[in-house]
Amino acid sequence: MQRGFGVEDDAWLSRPKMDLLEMMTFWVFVTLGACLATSWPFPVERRQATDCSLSYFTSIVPAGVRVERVQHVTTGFFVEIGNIGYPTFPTGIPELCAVILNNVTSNYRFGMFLPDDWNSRFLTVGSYAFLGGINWLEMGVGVKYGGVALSTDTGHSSGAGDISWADTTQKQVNWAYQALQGSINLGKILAETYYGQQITYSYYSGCSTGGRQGLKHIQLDPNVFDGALIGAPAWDTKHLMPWLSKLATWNLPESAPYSLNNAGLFSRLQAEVLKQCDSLDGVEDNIISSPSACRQQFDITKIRCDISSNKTSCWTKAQTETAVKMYTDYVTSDGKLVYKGSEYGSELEWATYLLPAVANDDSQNVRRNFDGQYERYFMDYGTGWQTTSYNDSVVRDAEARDERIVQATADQFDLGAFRNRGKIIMYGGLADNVVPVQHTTYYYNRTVEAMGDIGDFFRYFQIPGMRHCWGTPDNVKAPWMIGSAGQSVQRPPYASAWSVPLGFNDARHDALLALMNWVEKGQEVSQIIASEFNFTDVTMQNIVLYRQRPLCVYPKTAKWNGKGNQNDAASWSCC
Ligand SMILES: *[C@@H]1O[C@H](CO)[C@@H](O)[C@H](O)[C@H]1NC(C)=O
Ligand SMILES: *[C@@H]1O[C@H](CO)[C@@H](O)[C@H](O)[C@H]1NC(C)=O
Ligand SMILES: *[C@@H]1O[C@H](CO)[C@@H](O)[C@H](O)[C@H]1NC(C)=O
Ligand SMILES: *[C@@H]1O[C@H](CO)[C@@H](O)[C@H](O)[C@H]1NC(C)=O
Ligand SMILES: *[C@@H]1O[C@H](CO)[C@@H](O)[C@H](O)[C@H]1NC(C)=O
Ligand SMILES: [Ca+2]
Repeated sequence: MQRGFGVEDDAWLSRPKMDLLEMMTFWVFVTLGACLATSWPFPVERRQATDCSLSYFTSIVPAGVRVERVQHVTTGFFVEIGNIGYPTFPTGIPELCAVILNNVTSNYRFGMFLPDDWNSRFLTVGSYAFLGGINWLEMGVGVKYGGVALSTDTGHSSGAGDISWADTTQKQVNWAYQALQGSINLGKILAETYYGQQITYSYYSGCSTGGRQGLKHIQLDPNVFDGALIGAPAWDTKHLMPWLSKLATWNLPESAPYSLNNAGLFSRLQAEVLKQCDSLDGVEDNIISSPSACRQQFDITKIRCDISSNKTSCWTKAQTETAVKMYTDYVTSDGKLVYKGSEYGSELEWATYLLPAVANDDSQNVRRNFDGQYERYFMDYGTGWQTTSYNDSVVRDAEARDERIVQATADQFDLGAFRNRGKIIMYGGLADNVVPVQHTTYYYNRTVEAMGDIGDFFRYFQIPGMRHCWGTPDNVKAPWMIGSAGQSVQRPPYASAWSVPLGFNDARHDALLALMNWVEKGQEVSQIIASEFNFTDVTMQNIVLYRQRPLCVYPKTAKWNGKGNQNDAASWSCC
């Protein structure tokens, strides 16, 4: 199967699984007890760990919270057996105190990494999709920035594509916001008690559901973070999930002439989009940097079987009509926007929601991944509900339920209360169709509409050619890495990675470091240099730099100076 279609590539659905090589690396760490040397980005004021023990933490937690486990980690790695949501664990972590706490009243758990050398920062990392589990891997990345790292299991244990756990209101509300809210509130108190010193700065980094969580908590409590790095936020839950079901209705049954029912179709369409639209942004570089220009000009008939001379994976006329629906905003019959359409250049990711779990198995109308589960569990339609029963009334019902009970959606646009305190860097990949990037842009636009010029505290960066949260198609190879949620562990040294590899772990190339500089030193972030690497061997353990390019504050875009090396960021400027 082509790279990119697996759940492993879709952050909304799943954390990357540890592959064989990572597993080998992992065991090398286990055997050697190795600990990678970490260069701290900022001077560290050494705070000695006081007492990393179960009895100490038990003595400082309030009633209603159980301390499950406390471990002083000196071997560079940490593992929590039985974590099905986040089964990959960090290696190369500094010496730290790992703690697992359980709020037994509301029934959620959270984990903390408290480094022995603490620089007084506090970092909350986000979750993905509807996954249940503590995200230790990204806490391991986070703790390498020198602060405490925290993550919650969001109140349940579950793997990819599974929403069947959401059978009580408490579990739904835990996933929506309560688990993270309670975890951060208590986590901050515990950190300050443990070190006997106040937290100086509180940060957030998350993508996908993690992006939604970041926005949600800023909206719930403007004092929760000083800085938030928000990736591809799945912020509009009550509309995103009905949109998924709508996509299914456009494609069922599998056998219909209009159904987008095999992966070859998506590759063919993506290649044609690249062919027609690459140069529309002024530079032929396999990257579509102006999808809006593509939207104006793209001629989909070129891939039709009755028109194209190339009959490989060609499209029926009816299939091209389905693609047009995909690209178009989903608006109900009474004219209300539900969800922005898919972006030109995102076609390889359409498979995430459109391909069936089992090819051509229409027996239960099974679409991949979430398959009507939001309606069945979050909306209490019952386990027998099928996406073929979907109609626009589900949207109104989802809105009503979310507003009344669950409140997962982060759709407050006036962030005035946060403006006086914190900064936001938000980003989205222009080739993302797991959380279609236009809906991320739409959130930003609505915020501008609500608040006017927001550049003093909120900056949005589009990443041309990037898929959902990380990665880029093989025939695009766009610079995408900026050290944001989930990114660094996609490339060697994988589970022990942090920031941007090959020495680019600085505030010009790492968005979290850039955010810290903005918050702490007032250095405005006007561009972030994204990187793309080549693997140098089949084992995928070594990389070299391929190309770098600045990402610009929306609506500015990167323009080539017309003469320099296009793979060098210095040949580009934001305007
Ligand atoms: C347990 O969680 C609930 C919901 O987040 C919160 O209101 C409560 O304060 C938490 N208890 C403690 C002791 O943190
Ligand atoms: C025909 O389309 C296939 C699938 O997109 C592609 O791999 C192949 O290169 C194309 N052939 C020609 C002659 O353009
Ligand atoms: C629309 O869908 C809902 C949920 O499946 C169902 O209860 C309702 O009867 C449907 N309405 C129409 C007009 O089909
Ligand atoms: C956002 O606003 C810009 C500027 O007004 C506009 O060009 C763009 O189409 C908008 N995009 C979305 C997705 O709303
Ligand atoms: C990286 O890969 C690209 C595309 O395959 C190739 O054109 C380029 O020469 C490679 N660069 C290096 C430094 O290996
Ligand atoms: Ca281009």
